[in-house]
Amino acid sequence: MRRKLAAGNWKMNGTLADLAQIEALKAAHPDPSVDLLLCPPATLIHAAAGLVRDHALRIGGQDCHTQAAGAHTGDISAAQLADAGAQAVILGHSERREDHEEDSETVRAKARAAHEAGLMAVICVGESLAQREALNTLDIIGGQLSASVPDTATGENLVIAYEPIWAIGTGRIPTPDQIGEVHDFIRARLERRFGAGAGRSARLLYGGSVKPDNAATVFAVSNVDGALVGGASLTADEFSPIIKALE
Ligand code: G2H
Repeated sequence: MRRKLAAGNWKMNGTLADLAQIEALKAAHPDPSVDLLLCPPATLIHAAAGLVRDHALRIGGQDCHTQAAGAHTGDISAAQLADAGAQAVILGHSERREDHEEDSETVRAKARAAHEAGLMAVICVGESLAQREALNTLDIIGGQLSASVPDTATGENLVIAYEPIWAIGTGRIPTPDQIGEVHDFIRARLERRFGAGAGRSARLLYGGSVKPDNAATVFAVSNVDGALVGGASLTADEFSPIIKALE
């Protein structure tokens, strides 16, 4: 039985003042029955981790370098994220794949580095609208999956987030059938590669315009173990009802 996971991705939003949202989340969910992960910008990770020492909420990063240390100005390693208090990292988000030309091989190297640093890797995959309309969705997802997930993956340190690019921040969301088709496909691929253990234990999140009013519909879909939430994770007022829909 996989434990549900509600993950928040603050993207490039948030300053120290927004740490109040973490206190509000803790107060709204003193003893959560699902796993909670919040990924603020790197500048807030250490402070955020300090706030959740007495709570089940976990803190994660939004990217890491493939190397543990070295001459890479502006980059942050998985070991540094862990040192700051992170326990997970989002990798291969479509915004990074696009803004920083990250390919799946780079994502796989980052995920391996994350695993070596003891972090859970939340690896994102997703098709563009043009790819969906060309009926290439499963080919694209299959290719991203096999190239982005390293052999170091286990049921505990691997989470896959299915994020159709056309649904990110747009308010558009796939139908339950569309989400289910992709999640069932991802589950089958993971089971084929990693066997019944890790293949069945890795959690699959849906991401892309998850809001309080559509969360329950998304969570009812087969092989959806939770959500990766962007805009609606920025305030406890919006994130909390999504968490409650998962509990
Ligand atoms: C998709 C998601 C979080 P949003 O990127 O990763 O963002 O919920 O704002 O679409």
